[in-house]
Amino acid sequence: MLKLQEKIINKLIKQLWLNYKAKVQQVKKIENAVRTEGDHWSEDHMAFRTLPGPHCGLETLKQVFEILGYNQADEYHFKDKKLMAISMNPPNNKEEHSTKIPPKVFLSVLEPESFSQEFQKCILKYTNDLSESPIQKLRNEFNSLKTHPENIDQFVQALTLYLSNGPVWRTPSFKDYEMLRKESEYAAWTLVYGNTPNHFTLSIHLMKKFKSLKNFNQFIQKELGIAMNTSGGGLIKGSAEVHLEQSATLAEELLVPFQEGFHKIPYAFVEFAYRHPLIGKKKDGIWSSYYQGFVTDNADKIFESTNLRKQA
Ligand code: OOG
Ligand code: NI
Repeated sequence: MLKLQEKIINKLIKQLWLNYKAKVQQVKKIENAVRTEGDHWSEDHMAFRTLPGPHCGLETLKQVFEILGYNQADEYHFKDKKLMAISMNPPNNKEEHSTKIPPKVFLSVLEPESFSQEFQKCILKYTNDLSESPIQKLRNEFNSLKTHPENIDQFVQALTLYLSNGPVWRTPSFKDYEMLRKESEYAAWTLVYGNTPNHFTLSIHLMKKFKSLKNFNQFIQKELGIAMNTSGGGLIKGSAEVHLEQSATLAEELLVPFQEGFHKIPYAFVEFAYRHPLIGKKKDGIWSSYYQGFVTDNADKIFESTNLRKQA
């Protein structure tokens, strides 16, 4: 069972990664540059966002990953942005080297209760459209793989479509996008892009050449000329004291279809994480030696990588 789940996870992550790389130019640029430097490329986590609803909310996304053996690790609350998130860990043996363990997932959802009536109605207009959850079918398909393992690629394809094909609700109207954005950048982004990784995160603490996150950020800005997230006043969110330092690029725009036609909207970015060893542990690369949680104050600023940029 664990073997089957691990196989599916590895294939799924690869497909999600390829789709993300095909759509976001800076991903190729960063990956090529790191590989040219001869350094380790290892993904720490990927993140998804959703709107609440009986067939599309956090619970639905969580259950998809539970089928694959992922387990919820923690819960985080963002009062000002009015959203919450959970992190999930893969089923693998955590005493292995981090590069052998698939990325964690960070799933978040909007909590619309304290937004305006107009805003809440708009969210419901989209999420109430869905009449069925994908979970039962995915679970049945997964169970049938035990007797029909030859169907694994078909199952991975279904998962890949569900997790990278954008919103599960109908094509949004641009008017609704603009209305939601007045109250929440997160809601507006999620209405447009829905189910798709909004970032993958590269593990900087596992690299050989780049000794610190500051060092890596300089490489991204100066060598590659890629713009970075400065929310909170600096590039680095967090510190060694909280065992996690993070930075991120600014999301690249994509031309996306609305009911009224196409518009350019920020899509996805790349995050960089430097995890520090837990007290009493060494920097030995073993997954369990490092702090593997998230930090609410850091995450709060990382969310802003997809904000619509003010025109200069
Ligand atoms: C998630 C932002 C938080 C982290 O690593 O703390 C995050 C998002 O933008 O959806 O990724
Ligand atoms: Ni992240």
